[in-house]
Amino acid sequence: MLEKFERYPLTFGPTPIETLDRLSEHLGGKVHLYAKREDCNSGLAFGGNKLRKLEYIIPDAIASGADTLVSIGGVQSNHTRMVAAVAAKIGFKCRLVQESWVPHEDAVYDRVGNILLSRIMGADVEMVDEGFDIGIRESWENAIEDVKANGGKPYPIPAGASVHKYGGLGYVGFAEEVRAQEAELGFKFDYIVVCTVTGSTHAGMLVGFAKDGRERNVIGIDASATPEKTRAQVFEIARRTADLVELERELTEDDVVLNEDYAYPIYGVPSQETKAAIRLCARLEGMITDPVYEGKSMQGMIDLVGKGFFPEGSRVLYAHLGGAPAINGYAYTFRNG
Ligand code: 5PA
Repeated sequence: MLEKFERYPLTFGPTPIETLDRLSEHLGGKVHLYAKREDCNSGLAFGGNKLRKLEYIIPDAIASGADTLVSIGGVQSNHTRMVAAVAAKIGFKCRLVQESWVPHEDAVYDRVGNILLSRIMGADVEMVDEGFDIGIRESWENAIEDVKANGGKPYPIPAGASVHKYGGLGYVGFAEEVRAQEAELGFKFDYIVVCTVTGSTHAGMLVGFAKDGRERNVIGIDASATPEKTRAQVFEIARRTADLVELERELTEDDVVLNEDYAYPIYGVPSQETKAAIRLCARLEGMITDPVYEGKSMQGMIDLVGKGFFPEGSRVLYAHLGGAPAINGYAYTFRNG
């Protein structure tokens, strides 16, 4: 589906799929859980889902003649860390806006994890005291203008690389990769579980899996706690991406399956149940999920198995999208394990 698009390789290649045997067994053994390890996809600053997206964006950045990538996220944004890593790798400067998206207080929250890595990689990091919003922000527009005013040539990358014209392509590639892996494994996954916030990961998967009629098997677990905006953004990106790849079908709003039940209490703050899911997965599988994103989708998957949402015998693929560095900002939360 992506042949006509230029791709700048930033990842190792196809990500491994592994079984989560002990977790499946613990949850009753009737549903078979697997993880696709997008968190292990690259040697660039711990990797993660943004690299698949950026692989289809970077050729455009280079062609534009820009010299500075400009992006935005929360203080512990994984996305901005990935933009900083890619800028270093391709020899660009990097300007990052880090907004106060999360009402979380930990003494070292703004000095460890993702933001620490971005600073080490040489990004120009600007802290802005604005709350969470997945839309286009004035602070980001100001940063773009500021780069220009200082003689630079900015290349704007929106939050999560999502509403960028090519933001959805990377995860169309994920679906194609899963199809190829299914052919080798000799079976197909019945469901794909994905954490959804700015929307292009989910949207890309939706378009990619729509090719073989599985768009509604992609179960988005909202972690934004602003699900209406996230749902609308997923749909918009999916439609635009479907046009780009010339998907021969019309997508409808009902194709966006977004479960709103696990984002509480708010974006970036883990509930007791999210923390329990993080510990369970770590203790049974040695697999680390973070309190902002993957811990919430892990909680969702565990809870949905318990509720019997997945029919007996289902094979469920958990997309592990990365994000572990942020856990350093939650040291106090996990001070007793
Ligand atoms: C993020 C996003 P989407 O934004 O594409 O919906 O992906 C959600 C998601 N898992 C899931 C991890 C580990 C993520 O980092 N992170 C954002 C960030 O700024 O890091 C874009 C919000």
